Amino acid sequence: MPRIESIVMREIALTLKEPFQISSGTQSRRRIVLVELRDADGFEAWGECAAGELPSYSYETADTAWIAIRDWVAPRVLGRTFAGPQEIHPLLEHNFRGHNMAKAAVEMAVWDLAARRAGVSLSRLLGGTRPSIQVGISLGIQATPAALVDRARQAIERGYRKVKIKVKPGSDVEFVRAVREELGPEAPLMVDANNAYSLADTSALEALDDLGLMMFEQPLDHEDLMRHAELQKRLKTPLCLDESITSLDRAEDMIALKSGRIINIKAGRVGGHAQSKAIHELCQQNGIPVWCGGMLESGVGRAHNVALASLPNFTLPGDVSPSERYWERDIVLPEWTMDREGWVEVPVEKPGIGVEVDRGRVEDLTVRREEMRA
Ligand code: OSB
Ligand code: MG
Repeated sequence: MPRIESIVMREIALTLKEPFQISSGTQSRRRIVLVELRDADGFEAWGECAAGELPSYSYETADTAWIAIRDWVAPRVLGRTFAGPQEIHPLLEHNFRGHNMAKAAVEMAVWDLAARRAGVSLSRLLGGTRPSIQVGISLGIQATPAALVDRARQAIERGYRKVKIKVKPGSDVEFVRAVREELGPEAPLMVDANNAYSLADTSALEALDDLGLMMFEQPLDHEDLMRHAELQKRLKTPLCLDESITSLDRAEDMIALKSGRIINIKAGRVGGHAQSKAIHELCQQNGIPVWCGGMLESGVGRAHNVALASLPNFTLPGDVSPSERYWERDIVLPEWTMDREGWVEVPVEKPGIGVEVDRGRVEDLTVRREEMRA
């Protein structure tokens, strides 16, 4: 690949169609950092940073990512040539701790760049094999069980192939049980606690375990593996780890310690596509299914998620809902759509991420912009 000549960073503000509540708080808008690369031949490519506004899901935020990309990530990448995108991750790990979401935004853009240069889809470059991916919805915490039942029923009717229900102590058993009773034993339900429980919450954890859930995502602490292993011994429901899996090593630890039986892969959380691929392969070798998580991405981050989710061991529906679930209007053309059976098409015939960034719309939404040059 020729030299990467410039990186333009933009922060855009996007308002969610409706507020999204999880155990750590509610958000009604996203501050999204977008990254645009340009190489010496004039090829352009895009990445999106998964970091949120507050350090609640991860310590990273849109503001820390801005600094990390500008001061530490971009200087390592600009003006250099690479044999391929696989070289970016090790380069960014050398004596540079953490900041996976900041690193991933640039690393993933380099994958898009490589795919565009090769004239192939990002899916194909990553090793994707699926022409379409199956999709679930992540439902935020609702005010009442009845409101949650309504949302879950609508989601199933719309075609979603998995309904993930956010839970926290006090908004859990009664809520999920109501959905199970109304939608029946076959409804593909799961829960995600975003670390809201401890091993002492025995009665809630055991009651949830009896609701026939596909999996229970990240009940315990964001850095924990030991207590998850203890909990997995007590529960029949498979645990799925999200926050705890920040690298290939952590995925290996999870498997060795039996801390969970499923992994939600978010490229931002693990530092990009190369680590996602490595975790995907490790899991495949160990009989661990994976699925693609989401961070309420715009159409750019979603494009990266769709490509990643087309890899063969992404056997469970991902949190990769269509644009209309999140935004009045997305920032890509065409917007991401889902059919009535809950499938999103992978743009396998188009180079790179496979959607056009709507530059006018991005311009209108931009709150700050900075360009770094080689
Ligand atoms: O835990 O998966 C999560 C959103 C923000 C922070 C954490 C999570 C989520 C989601 C959203 O569940 C899934 C989506 O993008 O649709
Ligand atoms: Mg989660």
